Amino acid sequence: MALERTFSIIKPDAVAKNVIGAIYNRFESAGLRIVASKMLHLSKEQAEGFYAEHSERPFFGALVEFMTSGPVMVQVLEGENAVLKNREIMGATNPAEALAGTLRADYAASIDENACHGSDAPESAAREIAYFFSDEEICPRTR
Ligand code: RTP
Ligand code: MG
Repeated sequence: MALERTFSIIKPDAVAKNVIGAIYNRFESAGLRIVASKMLHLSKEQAEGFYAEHSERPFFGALVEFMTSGPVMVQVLEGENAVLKNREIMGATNPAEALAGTLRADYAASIDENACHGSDAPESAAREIAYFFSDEEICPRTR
């Protein structure tokens, strides 16, 4: 299978828990490569734009407030089947339903503060990567 890219966020709760490295280790151990990465403190406008598809949902205000409550790490992950693989590493949206050993089972406190984001399809991955990274900021493997 060809290499695929996905977009990932380590959300403010997980950054506050000081588990950026632990989460990066999960990605790398699963064969995903970090090809772009940066720390950001999202503005309200950035968070609203990123989650625009949820703008009519009842949890939208709380989601934007949470996502702007502290710094996040945003990254591009590359590997075989990266979109699905990252979703498996993360576990279910609600940590109460997440399988043991997934990021959300281990690091998330609730469905509202659930440690990480991962694109849900290759199309959303492309859109989300472009939302946060220019082409020059992505450094694919050369050796
Ligand atoms: P994400 O986009 O953050 O990776 O999460 P996801 O695909 O697993 O879930 P999604 O349906 O896209 O929802 C985005 C985020 O909104 C919050 N949410 N809260 N209270 C609720 O019922 C509810 N549902 C979703 C979660 O923080 C979720 O990650
Ligand atoms: Mg989603």
